[in-house]
Amino acid sequence: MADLKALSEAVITGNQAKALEITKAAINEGVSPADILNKGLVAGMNTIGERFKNNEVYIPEVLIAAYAMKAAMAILEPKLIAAGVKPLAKAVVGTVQGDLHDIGKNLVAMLLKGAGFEVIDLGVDVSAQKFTDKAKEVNAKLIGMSALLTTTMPSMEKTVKAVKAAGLSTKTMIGGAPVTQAYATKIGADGYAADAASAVDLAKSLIGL
Ligand code: B1M
Repeated sequence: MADLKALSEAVITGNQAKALEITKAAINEGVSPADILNKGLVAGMNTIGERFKNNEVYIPEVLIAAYAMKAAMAILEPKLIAAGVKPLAKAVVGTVQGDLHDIGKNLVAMLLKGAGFEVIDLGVDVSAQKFTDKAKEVNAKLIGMSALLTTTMPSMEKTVKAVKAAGLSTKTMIGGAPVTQAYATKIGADGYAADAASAVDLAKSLIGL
């Protein structure tokens, strides 16, 4: 019988080969794709996210865990779709216009995926218009913006305003080294998170989970 606890451990330790092997075995044994996802892969990513938040592990460990999850997801995803398993919600993420820093944004995207969100990553240098158009197109519940430069923070305000002007109910959350809760409040963003793990907690609470 495929061991979902061992699958979650394989994600936590970033053991791609093991994560793939157990996922394949679980699929072949007829374990439900939702259980493989939630009790194995997501459970592992949640643990690594918590450890990251508590400074028990660092960026490299989060990245190798995310790669292990990604490898397993490649074979699990078609089964999830066939089984009609829905993501928690769609989240559009990106680094704001003028800004090319993407390491933190990628971490946030990975942990959101790990937590069960469908993430549409627009990359870097994303304009307010692009965030808004994509959120509208995919009916996203959430827009996540990252900025590392004080000079690009105003792009966040532009995006928040554009989302409101478009009449969307999409929640906006922001983060990045120079960003603060005070800034989020000032520009009318729905939330601010200081790190990638807190971003997952915030994202869930913003969509009412
Ligand atoms: Co740049 N850079 N950089 N840089 N760079 C900084 C940010 C800087 C502080 C360095 C310094 O001067 N000490 C400084 C900004 C100063 C300021 O504005 N206050 C700076 C500068 C000035 C520049 C250039 C202008 C330099 C130049 O060309 N003259 C230029 C700008 C280019 C541009 O963007 N248009 C530039 C370029 C670059 C590189 C391309 C060389 C490279 C980026 C590579 C890449 O990202 N692919 C780079 C890097 C690596 C840095 C530093 C060294 C590291 C940034 C990083 O990745 N940190 C940085 C100095 C530093 O921070 N020590 C610096 C690790 C990452 C995990 O942290 O992104 O903060 P961070 O993400 C955290 C949280 O903030 C949070 O979660 C993450 C972890 O849990 N978070 C979110 C992030 N996004 C979130 C979103 C959320 C929630 C949480 O919700 C949606």
